[in-house]
Amino acid sequence: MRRGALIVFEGCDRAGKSTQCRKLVEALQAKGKAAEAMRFPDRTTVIGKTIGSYLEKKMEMQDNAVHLLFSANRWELVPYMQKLLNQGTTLVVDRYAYSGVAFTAAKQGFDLHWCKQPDVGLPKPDLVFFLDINLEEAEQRDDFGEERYESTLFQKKVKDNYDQLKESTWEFLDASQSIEDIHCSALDIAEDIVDGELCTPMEKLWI
Ligand code: ADP
Ligand code: FDM
Ligand code: MG
Repeated sequence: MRRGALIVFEGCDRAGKSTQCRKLVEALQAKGKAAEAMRFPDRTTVIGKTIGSYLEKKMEMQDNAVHLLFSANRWELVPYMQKLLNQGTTLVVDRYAYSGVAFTAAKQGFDLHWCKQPDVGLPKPDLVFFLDINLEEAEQRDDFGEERYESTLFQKKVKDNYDQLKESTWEFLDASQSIEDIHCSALDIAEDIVDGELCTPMEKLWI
């Protein structure tokens, strides 16, 4: 049985990740391909609920510790992801380990190398869409919410960190285009990957 592809959307706040994930899953399904959406953090698990409280500023947590929780939230879902991928289902994931590194490394006293370590060995995405938006344009979109990290200065550091995480699997999409135009480009690229040669066993991230 052909495995599914692991496709990730990354980008700064309000770049359009959640919108494009939803549209890509719908379009793949409409073409008869098995596809499911996931997102990180997954706030439904015990670990995810703690992360949710932290993001909603209902509790404080030491920065290294919360970084490890975000990573643990990915690891706890690996068996589920592997099962679906092995069954031939393509996963379209809203944020992954790249968010983990880009956000924590934007905090004082953290470097990219340390931040990557807990996620080393996760299933490596077959394709990462980076929705590239300039921060001024993102600010024109809906207002920042009340969650942690939703400030312009922090987002600027996040964007600089993303720049240092680029890999050959990354496809840059100009997030200032219309929702439909971005979706058409993403669908084209995603279909090539889903229908193309997928390495088995899957590669591991950052190894
Ligand atoms: P993210 O998940 O990256 O934070 P969302 O998909 O939630 O971004 O989009 C943030 C806001 O911007 C939403 O109000 C959404 O409707 C709008 N939006 C998304 N993509 C575009 C686009 N290409 N052009 C204009 N507005 C967009
Ligand atoms: N975030 C997300 C992290 O700090 N680390 C991570 O590993 C991940 C996956 O959580 F501010 C941050 C990024 C963002 C918040 O917001 C999640 P959304 O709206 O649920 O994507
Ligand atoms: Mg979102």
